[in-house]
Formats: sequence, structure tokens, C-alpha cells
Amino acid sequence: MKTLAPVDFAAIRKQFPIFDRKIHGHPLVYLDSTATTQKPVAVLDALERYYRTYNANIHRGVYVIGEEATQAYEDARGKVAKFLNAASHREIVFTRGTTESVNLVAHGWGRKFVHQGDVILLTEMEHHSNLVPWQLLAQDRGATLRFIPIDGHGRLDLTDLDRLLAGPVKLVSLAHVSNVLGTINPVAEIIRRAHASGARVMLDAAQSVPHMPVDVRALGCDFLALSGHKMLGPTGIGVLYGKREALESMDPFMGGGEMIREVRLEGSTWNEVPFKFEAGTMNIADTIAFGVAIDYLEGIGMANVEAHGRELVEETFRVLGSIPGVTIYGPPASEPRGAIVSFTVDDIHAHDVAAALDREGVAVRAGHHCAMPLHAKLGIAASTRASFHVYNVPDDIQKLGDGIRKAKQLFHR
Ligand code: C6P
Repeated sequence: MKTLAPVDFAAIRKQFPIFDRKIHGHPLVYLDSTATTQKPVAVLDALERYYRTYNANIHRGVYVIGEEATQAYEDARGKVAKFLNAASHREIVFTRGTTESVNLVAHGWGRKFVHQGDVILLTEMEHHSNLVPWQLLAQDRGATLRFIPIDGHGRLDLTDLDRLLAGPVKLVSLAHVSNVLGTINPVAEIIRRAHASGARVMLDAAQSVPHMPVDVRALGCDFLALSGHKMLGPTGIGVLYGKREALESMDPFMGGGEMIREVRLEGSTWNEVPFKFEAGTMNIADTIAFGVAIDYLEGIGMANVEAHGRELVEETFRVLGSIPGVTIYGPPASEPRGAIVSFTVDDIHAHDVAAALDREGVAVRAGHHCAMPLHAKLGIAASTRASFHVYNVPDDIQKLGDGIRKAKQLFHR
């Protein structure tokens, strides 16, 4: 068993200024990190430092602050490459987030390599960001979509995987961790079997990379998408990881400045990867601050981040399990799970539960969490979701439990 360094998560929480706030007179209990995470002082300072002391465009100016900005931006790329254990910084493309990364592959790779009659294999638990771009591509190319089903505990049912992978399956694209069920999918096995049948694999890692060590080379995925704002970084910055040969085989998504090698009036040639995919002035400040968020997570250690999330999930199962009428979705706490717990409370609408919790200063998300087909499969219109990151402590879960009990009293009077 791996020995983890002791981490003082209560001290970590103090590095997030937002927790100084009171909501309806209560300290903020933030349980919506799956939607977006809070930001530590180090990340906020990095943003301010850039704008105050070396704000300049990148890859263009030969003056000092231009070179400093370029260096900091490219350092961030290097940090991401190391964090994911990519073979090279050239395999890291900066985007606005997971959604843009998936769309980039759907356009740049899909329009080139997916043809009439081809198949894209997804799962029933996908976020709309890893579903709708493939629906659009399938419509455009005359391709079809197939789906790996889920079982009664919200795990992928791989019984028919060989049949689903048979025929002209060009791509398998799936969530590494479900943003609703918290299921950690057996992606290593799926990648191995998909590659054996000749398909490429894309991982939607929006909910895995922020919470656990992920090694793209060990997994062997062809593409991987993530969002910086879900890993203590700013909004508006994300990553597409792609194996170099896969990225090189792709067409550009957007045309514009910096993504070209040579432009003539009749036509152009493309810059090398990853710059071929980074058209126009990029999100410099947020990229640099995202690099600082990665430093911050590495300072804690991703194994510690993962273990902390697991403890909070176990505590949530204990607390919610003691409240009659609460149904938790997804695998049991005894199985590896992401730091996400979705549930319903009797027949109280998820939005009412969330609104009652908000009165107590507890922020949770309610609704379909951008996974409508999954909720249809679960037979519910909406769920309430609590999700965690490094600034959460077990007391937050007690407050969640107290708030749910109050909501039950309120709605069952
Ligand atoms: N899920 C949630 O509350 P963007 O919006 O591009 O940063 O991430 C999209 C996305 C893609 N895949 C998964 C698995 C996700 O969880 C998300 C974002 C948030 O569940 C906002 S809808």
C-alpha cells in the first residue's frame, strides 16, 4: 500500500479567499466543484502579476515583457505535459476547456477520418459536451453512434463490448469519471480493446485529471480533454492532449494568426503542432495561472488529492445513508469513485433541495448536470449533486446532512 504524506486540508482551505464569505449568514460550504472549483491565492496572484508586470502578447514581441509572457505561457504547457506524463509539450494544445477540446477533435480529426457508414462509440453516461459534438459529426458525415450501456449501479456494462467495437468503429470517446455517478470507468481496458480493433480513443477527463493521477502514456489514449477551471485554475482555459502523430494527422479547426507557416492569397500552410491549433491571441493570463494551479496541486500531491476525495465520499455515504428517503446514484462507496455524489430526497424536487441547502450556505448543483440521457436512463428528471475538492472538510458533509434534514421537514410539513 502506498503511504501518503499527511496533508492539513483545513490549512489548505484557508488559502482560498472565497471561504471568508458568509451566505445567508452562514459560512460558505461549497459542494459544487464538479461544476467549477474555487481558486487559491497563488492562482489569483499569478493572474494579477501577469496583468500588472508583464502583460504582452506571446510568440510575437522581441521586447522583454513579450519574452517573459511567452516564456510563462510555454512553461505552463510544459507543466501540463509533465502533469499528464505526455511524451512532449508538443502534444499539449491549449483550448477554452473540455467542450472546445472535444469539438476540436470532432472537427479537425472527425471531418477528415470519419466517413459514411463509420461508427463512433460513446457511453450512456456522457456529458452533453462528449455527445452533441459527435451527433453533429455523425449527421455531417453520415456516420452512426453506438453506446456502451450502464448497469444498475451506474457502471459500464462491457458484456457486449466486442460486438459494439465490431465493424467500422473509428473512435471510442468516453468519460474517464462520470460527472453525475462518480463512476471511474475502466478506461485502460477499453483503450486496449478499442486499439486492438483499430479504433482511436478519446477520454473526457474533465472529472478525472483534477482529482487523481492520470498518465496518458500509461493509458495509451489518443486524445484527452480537460478544463483548467475544474482543477483550481481560471475559467476559459483547457487542454487537448493528443498523441503527436494523431495531432499531426489532423486538419486545423480555426484559421487565423499564429497557426500558419506561410500565407499566400491563394492558400496557406500550417504551423507545426500544437501551434497549428492555437489561432489568434490565446488566453495568456489564464494559461499562466493554470500552470500555477498545477504547481499547487502537485504541491499537495495528486495521490493525496484522490485519497481526500475518497474520504469525503465515504463520509457522504455515511451521512446521507442515515437519512431516510435519500437515494444515492452510482457505484457503492466500497468501490473506487470520483469525488461526486448525486442523490434524490424522497419526492422533493432536486431544485427545492438545492434551494433549501442554499439557505444554510450550502452550495450544491441540481438538475440534469448536462447529462439528460443518463438521467432518462436512471428514470429521474433531475438529481441533487454534492462534489468536493481539496478545500472541503468532513464538517461540510455534516452541514449537507443537516440541510437535507431541514429540507425534509420543510417540504413534508
Ligand atoms: N461539467 C458539471 O457541473 P467545460 O464546460 O467545457 O469546462 O466542461 C464540460 C464537461 C465535459 N465533460 C464532463 C464529464 C464534465 O463534467 C463537464 C463539465 C460541469 O457537471 C458543468 S456542466
